[in-house]
Amino acid sequence: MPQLFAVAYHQCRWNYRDDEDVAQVDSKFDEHDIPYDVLWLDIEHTDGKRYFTWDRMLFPHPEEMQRKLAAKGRHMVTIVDPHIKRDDSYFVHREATEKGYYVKDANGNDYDGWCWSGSSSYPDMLRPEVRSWWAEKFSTENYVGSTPSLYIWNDMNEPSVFNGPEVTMPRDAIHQGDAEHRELHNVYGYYFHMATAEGLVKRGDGRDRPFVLSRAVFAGSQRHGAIWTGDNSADWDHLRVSVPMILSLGLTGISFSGADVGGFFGNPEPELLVRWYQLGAYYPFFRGHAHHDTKRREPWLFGEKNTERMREAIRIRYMLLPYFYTLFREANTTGVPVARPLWMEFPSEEATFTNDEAFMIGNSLLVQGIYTEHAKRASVYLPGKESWYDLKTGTAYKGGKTHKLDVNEEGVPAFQRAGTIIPRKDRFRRSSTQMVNDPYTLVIALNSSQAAEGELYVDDGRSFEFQQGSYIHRRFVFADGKLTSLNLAPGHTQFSSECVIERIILQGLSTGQKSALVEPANQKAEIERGPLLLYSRQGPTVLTIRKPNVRIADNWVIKIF
Ligand code: NBV
Repeated sequence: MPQLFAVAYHQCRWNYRDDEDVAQVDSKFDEHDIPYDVLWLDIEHTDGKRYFTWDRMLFPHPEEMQRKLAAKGRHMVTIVDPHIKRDDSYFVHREATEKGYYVKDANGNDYDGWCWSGSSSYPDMLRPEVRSWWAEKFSTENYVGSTPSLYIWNDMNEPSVFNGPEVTMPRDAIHQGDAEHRELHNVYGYYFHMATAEGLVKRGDGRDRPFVLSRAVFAGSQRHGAIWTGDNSADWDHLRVSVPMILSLGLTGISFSGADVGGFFGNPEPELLVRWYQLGAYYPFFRGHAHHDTKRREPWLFGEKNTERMREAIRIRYMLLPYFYTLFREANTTGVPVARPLWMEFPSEEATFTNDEAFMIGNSLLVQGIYTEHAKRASVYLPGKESWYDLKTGTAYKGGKTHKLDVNEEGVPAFQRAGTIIPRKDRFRRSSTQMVNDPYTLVIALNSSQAAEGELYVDDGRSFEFQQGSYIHRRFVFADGKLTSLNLAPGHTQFSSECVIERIILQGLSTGQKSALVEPANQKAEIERGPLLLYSRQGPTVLTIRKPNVRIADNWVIKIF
């Protein structure tokens, strides 16, 4: 189960140069009213690619830098790769050598390969003892310059060796128990990820959940953190292929995944970058990233119109955070992925079997990427017998057919399935952390029986206390003109929240109700009719219940009549 911040937007690049650059990028997000949660530092932040160190010329005060971000509820991620520089003055190398923790070559010497840090050796992550030693490196005492708001990125953990056969370790390199690398190559990265995540769990008071992004994966990697799809390119085909890649990962149990938004290699045209943000906002892991040799591409660098489009895409993600977090909980308990192929939700519809350009987020939201330049129209297949509601306009479309839709650069098509309820938070803040106490909006999309259902899962967003039952889990059911909030976690009272629902939007209501009554308080709530008005001026009329102000933690019923 990820922390809430990790489900929000991440800003990365190889590299943010120095602490001034970090401060600049951070303040530009605020200046342009774009929320973000995490700023990332790639390999250049280190002292000569010695992980757990800082280039003190560029980053003289790393703790202060992290504290400034943390003051806005933001986090930092630094990269820690497995190749350890063979330098006697480097503490990690000294210790690993003395303790005999490195993988050996076929002659029994510490294996020496070439990577970012030059001549390097690789801790034998197969050994539990080595993993514990590695984990200790992440304590704030050992990782000098780190603070509790710092999290980790594991790259090159296949492991990559520039001068090795197939750019990895020789097959006859020796691990624990005389096992050869050929037998366990595929799990090296998995154990490295595991040890890093354990390090983050162990540090401090052990309260917070870890966040570690890894490039190498194996079955079970979802227990240790997020993964991304590696070095893609800034071209339309790589945008398109990101979807089947993420869906496949989800089906193997790895829900928390994403592709580099914008494309890692090359410079995306502004239109491609915008489209990537519009799609990436629905990736379970949402991070902008770029290669060293690319031009800067933070969302405000391509003119006001494009800034607005990227801002909107990121804001939609923030708005949907309660829904995403609820889905992460579902993945956590059942393994069902956050991003799903259409056929998972509509297994009896053949038309969905080969469609990997559209996908579902949970069971309620369908997203169609736009994968070509200057697109004016898109064919979108909407499955099932029920209708779908355009996320922004509320326009209803029939299910079970392909719609030829007009598209513009303002967004990619996204629809809420009739019969579902999506919890949102619509007030924009700088980061997800600052939204914690904000009120909710429930968006109800009624089906042909004038009914709908949805869920909301909330916990402290950080700690492991949810494992002891410290959470709120509700099911909202709308039927017979009544919205009921049911407790899916009876007896779990340790986690409390004062959060209320400030707005309930009903789409597809066929009758002309005029009043809303909240029970058990027996209080009337205001009702309004008008268009949806989510980044859109027009659309069919929806009914909005304003300020019902019921708490998410309570049982209640709202009747409309
Ligand atoms: O650490 C540098 C890069 C990183 O930015 C990228 O995301 C990784 O996939 N890293 C690969 C090594 C160099 C790739 C050319």
